Amino acid sequence: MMEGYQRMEKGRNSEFSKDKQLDEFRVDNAGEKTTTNQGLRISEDEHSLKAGERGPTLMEDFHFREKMTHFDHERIPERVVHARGFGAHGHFQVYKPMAHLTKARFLQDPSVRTPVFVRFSTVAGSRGSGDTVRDVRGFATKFYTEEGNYDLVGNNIPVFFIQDAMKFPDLIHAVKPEPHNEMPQAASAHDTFWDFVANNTETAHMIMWHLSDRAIPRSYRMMEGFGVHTFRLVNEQGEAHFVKFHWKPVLGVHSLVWDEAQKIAGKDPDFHRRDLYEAIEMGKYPEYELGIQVIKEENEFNFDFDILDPTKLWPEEIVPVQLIGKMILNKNTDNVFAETEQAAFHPGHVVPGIDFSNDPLLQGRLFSYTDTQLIRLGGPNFHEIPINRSITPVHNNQRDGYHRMTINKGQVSYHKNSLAGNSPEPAAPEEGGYQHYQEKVEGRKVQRRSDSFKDHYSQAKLFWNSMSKVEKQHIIEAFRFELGKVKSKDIRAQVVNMFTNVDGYLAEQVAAGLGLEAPPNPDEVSGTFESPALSQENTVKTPDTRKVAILADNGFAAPELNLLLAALEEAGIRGEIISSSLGMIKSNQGDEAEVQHTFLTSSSVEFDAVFVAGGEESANRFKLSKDALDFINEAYKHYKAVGAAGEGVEVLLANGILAPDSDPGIIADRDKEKIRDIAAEFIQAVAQHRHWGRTV
Ligand code: HDE
Repeated sequence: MMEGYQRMEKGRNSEFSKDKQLDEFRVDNAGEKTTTNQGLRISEDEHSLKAGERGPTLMEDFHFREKMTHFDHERIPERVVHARGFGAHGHFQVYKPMAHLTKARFLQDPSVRTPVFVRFSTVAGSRGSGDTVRDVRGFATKFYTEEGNYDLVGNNIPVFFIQDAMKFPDLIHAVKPEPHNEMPQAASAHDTFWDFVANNTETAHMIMWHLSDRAIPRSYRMMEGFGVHTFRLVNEQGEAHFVKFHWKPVLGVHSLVWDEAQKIAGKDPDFHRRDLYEAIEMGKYPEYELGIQVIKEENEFNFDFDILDPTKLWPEEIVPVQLIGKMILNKNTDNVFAETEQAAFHPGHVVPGIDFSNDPLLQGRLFSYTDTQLIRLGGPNFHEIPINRSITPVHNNQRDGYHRMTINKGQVSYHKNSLAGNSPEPAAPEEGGYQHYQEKVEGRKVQRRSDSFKDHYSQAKLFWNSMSKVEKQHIIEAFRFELGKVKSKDIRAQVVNMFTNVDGYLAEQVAAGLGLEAPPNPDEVSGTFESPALSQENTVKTPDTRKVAILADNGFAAPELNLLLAALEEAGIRGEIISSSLGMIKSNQGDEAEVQHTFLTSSSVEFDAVFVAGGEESANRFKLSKDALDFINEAYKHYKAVGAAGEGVEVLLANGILAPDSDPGIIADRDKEKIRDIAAEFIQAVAQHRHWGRTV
C-alpha cells in the first residue's frame, strides 16, 4: 500500500495538473463536420424530414428528435441557495511550511502551486438575478491538492445569521421571494425576512454586516472571504489548534453605494462577473492572501464569546491574522455550465491536517452539501464530472448509479475480500489515510443550545462601534430602506426595538426614518470596544484596475488626452472614451481617437470615476448635453473622483459641480499646461475609491 502512496507522490501536482486533466474533456468544434451524438455525420441541420415539402414531419427523423430532446433537457435545477455565481481557475502557493500547525501537504512547500477553482456567488437570488443586489457573497474555493480535493466554502462576511443548521431552511424560506406572489427577487427588503430577524435575535450581528457596505461589493476582486466556522488544524504529532480562515484581497475591500448598486442591477446585471472575467482576460489577475487566526486548544474558553458560535468573529486585534499564502486567479472557464454550474463544493471535502469543530452550523453543513448535489446534479456520481474530479486517483468499492463514467474492472466490489487481495485497502495515517481528530466528547443527547451562545448583541455592537461615521450612516440608511419596504408596521417596530440593544442612536435614527419613536436603549449591552480591522476606511487603497470614463467629443484637446491616457495606463487604470456616437472623434488639431461607448450604451455607474477632456468644441457640446451632465452628476452623487482639464472645467461649472478645490475628489484645472499634475492628482483621487466628505 505504501507503494500506492508513493505513486501519488511521484505525480506531484503542478499548477497545470488540473488543467491537463480538464483538457481531456475539452472539445473544439472549429473546422469540424456536424455529427449526431452517436458520431454520425449529418447532411442537413436546418430542415426536418417531411413527407413532401409542405407535409408533416416524420418520426423517422432521428437527428431532429435527438436535437430537440437534448434541448428539452438542457436545464438542471439551480442551487437552492447561491444560485447565481461565477467562477475562475487559478493556483495557490503557501509562503512557508506550516508543519508546526498542520500536516496538510499543500500547506508545506512554497514551490508547489496547487490548482484551484473558485466560485463567487450571491445567496438569495435566482440564477438570472442581478449581481449587485444587497446580499452576502459566497466565496467557495476548491483546492486540487495531491491528497485529494479540499474545499474552503466561505462567504464574504465572517459570521452567519443563525447558530444551528436546523434553522437554515427557515432562514432561507424567509429571505427568498415570498411564496404567494414570488416577490421580491434577490432582496431581503420584505416582510418575511424581517419577521424572521425580529423573531430570531441571534441574527443581530450578521444583520449589521448585511446592512453595511460589505453586502454591496464593488467587485469580487475587492472583497474578503471567510471560512466563518472554527475549524481545526492538526499536525503530524496529532496536536490540534482551532483556526479561522480568511481571504484578504490584495486590492483592498471596497463597496458600491446603494443607489449605484440598484442602478447597476438594471444597467448591467452581470457587473461582477464581467469585472472578474475582464480582469482575467486583460491579465490583471485577482489575488487574495490566505490568512489564519489560531487559538490553542487549551485557550478555548479564554474569550468572552464561544469559539463554536458562528455568529461570533475573533477580533483581529485579539487574535491576529497570519498571512500564510496567496491565491491568484488567472484563467476563465471555457464553458460556464460545464465548470461553474456543475462545480460541487462541500465543507466536508477535507485533507489530512484539516478537521472540524463542533460548531452546530458546520456540523449540519457537513450533511447538506452532498445531499443537495444528488438532486441538482442528478445522482451520486457528480464527483466524476470533470470540474469535480480530484487530480489524485479514486479507488473504492462504490459502484454504478446514474451517469457512471468509471469502468471498474474485476469481480470484487466489497471490503474485506480475499479474491482481490483485499484491495482497495484503507491507508494508514503514515500512508496519507485521513484520520479524524480524536476529540474527547461527553454529554447527554439534548436538543438545546449552550448558554454560551446566548449573547446576541455584544458583537453586533462591536461591529457598529468599529464603523466610520460614513459607514454608520450607510447602515442607518440601509435599515430605513429595508424596513421601509416592509408592509407590516408591527414588524418594523419589532426590529427597531431589537436594535435598541445594539445602539440607541442607531435605533433612534432608524425609527425617525420610519416615523416611529425608538424606545430607550436598554443599555444591557455596554461597551465601547472597537475592532479597526472591521472598517473599510482602513483598507488598502490603490488605483490599480479601476475603470475611468473619459468624456470627449470632436474638437477635444489631443495632447492632454494622450498624456492623461498614458498616465492612467501606467497607474493600472483603464480609461475608456465616452461620446455621443461611436466611431472616431477628431481633435482640434485633426488627431483621431476611438470612442468605446456612447451615453446610450454605458452609464456612469459602470465606472469608478469620470474625466472631462479639454478642447473648446468638445466642452461646448457637453455643456449642452443632458446625457453628459447626467453622467457627470451621477458620478459626483456617488462620491467618485471627477476630473477635468482645460475647457472641460467649464462643463463641471455648467453642471453646478463646484469650482476646483472646493470639494473633495474634484480635480480640475483650466491650465492645460498642468495636465501632468492634474493626471497625478486625479489618479490619487481614483485610488481613494470614494470621497465621502462631499455633500450631496
Ligand atoms: Fe451553504 N449551502 N449552507 N453556507 N453555501 C450551499 O450547496 C447550507 C453556509 C456557501 O459556489 C448549498 O451546492 C446549510 C455558511 C457557499 O457552489 C447547500 C447551511 C456558509 C455556497 C448549502 C449553510 C455557506 C453554499 C446549495 C447552514 C459560509 C455556494 C448549493 C447550516 C461559511 C457554493 C450547494 C458554490 C451552497 C447548505 C450555511 C457558504 C444547500 C445547510 C455559514 C459559498 O448545500
